[in-house]
Amino acid sequence: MQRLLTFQLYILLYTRCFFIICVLLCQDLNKISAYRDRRFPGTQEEYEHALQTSITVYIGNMSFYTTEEQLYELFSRAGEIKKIVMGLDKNTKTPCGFCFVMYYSREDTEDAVKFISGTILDDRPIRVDFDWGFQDGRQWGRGRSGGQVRDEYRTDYDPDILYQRCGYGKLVQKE
Ligand code: GTA
Repeated sequence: MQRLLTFQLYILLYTRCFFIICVLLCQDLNKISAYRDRRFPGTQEEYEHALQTSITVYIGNMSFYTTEEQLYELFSRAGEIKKIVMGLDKNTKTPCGFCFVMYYSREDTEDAVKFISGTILDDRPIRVDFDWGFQDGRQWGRGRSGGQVRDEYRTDYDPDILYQRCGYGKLVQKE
């Protein structure tokens, strides 16, 4: 009898654990973006709400040579664009591989993420991500050397020297 009770208890525990893991996994899959801006001035709920309602997208893994005209050409396929802000190296003031695109409607914003992310632009697969909203100052790379943080940690070799990502990340090179 006691064995049966212990067995039932184990089954109950396992089912509960399984249920909790499923809920956690679903929450993760439902996340609208894997990125969290450390400088967002609000709670996690406010951040998620901003991502779900904003009309701004962030574009990453861009070539340093992609122009605003090319971005207008590509991103207006999802809808009318309000504004594009190029991401710049805070020291050299030159493009450093990212930008923000602002639309007029949420539907167009969602279409940009759905249909343009992964497109090859200037030989690079660009990444389109929901963004909480552009504010002055966000156009600058936050890396120690002026560019994007992730380029400084790059451990893979970027063969496209033309794109001036300097092969391995700058911090990795110094090690
Ligand atoms: N919506 O995916 C994004 C995104 N990214 C990558 C940058 N921005 C993004 N916005 C959206 N989605 O306005 C925005 C930023 C900012 C502008 C430039 O682009 O909100 P950044 O890329 O230079 O700096 O931003 P960011 O985003 O603050 O850096 P990241 O990649 O999140 O890194 C945060 C910290 O993690 C760093 O301080 C560093 O200590 C550490 N880190 C990052 N990568 C590594 C790594 N590979 N190894 C170890 N540590 C790392």
